[in-house]
Amino acid sequence: MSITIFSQGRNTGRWADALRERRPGLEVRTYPETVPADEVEFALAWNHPLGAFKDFPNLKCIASTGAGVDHILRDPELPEGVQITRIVDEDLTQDMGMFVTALVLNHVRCLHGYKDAQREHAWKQHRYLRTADVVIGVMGMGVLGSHTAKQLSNLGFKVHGWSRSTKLLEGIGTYAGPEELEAFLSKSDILICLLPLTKKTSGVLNKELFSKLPKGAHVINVARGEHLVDEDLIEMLDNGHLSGASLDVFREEPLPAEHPFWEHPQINVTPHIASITNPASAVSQILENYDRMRHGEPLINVVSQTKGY
Ligand code: NDP
Ligand code: OXD
Repeated sequence: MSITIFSQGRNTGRWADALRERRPGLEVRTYPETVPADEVEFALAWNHPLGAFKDFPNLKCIASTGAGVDHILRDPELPEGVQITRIVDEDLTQDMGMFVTALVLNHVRCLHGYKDAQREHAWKQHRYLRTADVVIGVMGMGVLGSHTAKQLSNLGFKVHGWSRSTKLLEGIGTYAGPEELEAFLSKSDILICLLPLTKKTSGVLNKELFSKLPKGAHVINVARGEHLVDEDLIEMLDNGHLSGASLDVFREEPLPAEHPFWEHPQINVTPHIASITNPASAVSQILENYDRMRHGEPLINVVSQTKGY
């Protein structure tokens, strides 16, 4: 029995070390290391080469090393009957909350503007916003969205969230479904996207949606690049409807050097770093699922392949 890692460029060595350290004797292989194809039953995956899984007739579980599974589900040749799991982890959740909070505070206190002023030796005070005067809307009230919403609410911001199903969260207003989206947007001075990427959410951050936000709103996308229609964002910034955007994720990563986001004065770019799974913390749930698979028990953190998350 073994675990095979299918990953293009993210923490492969750290995952292999964490697995071996936590379970001495476990065979850990890294695709395309040659193994008898019928021995591969459990895969650990991040951005695997598309089509790679179809060659393993006994594959039972594909475990994402991240919270998102869009990188797995986009494979048109996924074997049927394989279960897909994702990471739900305290470190990942805390890190996302911290990162988004930093972006929000950076925006309301105009911190990035002072770096530019310092370069010019300019003593320029910007009017800042107080937490109680800012309404934050979180799209996607799952594990990461609801934690982030609570953290921002604890800092004194007015926070509300939008998801597929209705939520009950103390101190946080919630909206659900397409019919309540407009009401949610109309009050969001800062919009945070923490949706999973699915057929329904692809391209959701577009001109029509932005036009329903209050004038001067700031957009934060820490979910996936494909949620955003890039040229719509630039248009709505350039026509003054939006005041700025903080983007951590992009349609193409790394963001190509010639992409207009790099130079846009109202866009802050970060390199998909909001929250990266810590293998040392998340390895136990991978091993738990590996054991469950071997004993024929139900897996944890399984995603719905119909819903896409
Ligand atoms: P969850 O699955 O826990 O939450 C997803 C949320 O989105 C749920 O509240 C769900 O609603 C809602 N949702 C899904 N589809 C729709 C829809 N069509 N309309 C309205 N709401 C919808 O995911 P996580 O919180 O764990 O992660 C969210 C995403 O964050 C990941 O998929 C990943 O893309 C991204 N991510 C980015 C990272 C980074 O470093 N930038 C790091 C980690 C994750 P409901 O509750 O009703 O089901
Ligand atoms: C994730 C990510 O999905 O890092 O975990 O984006």
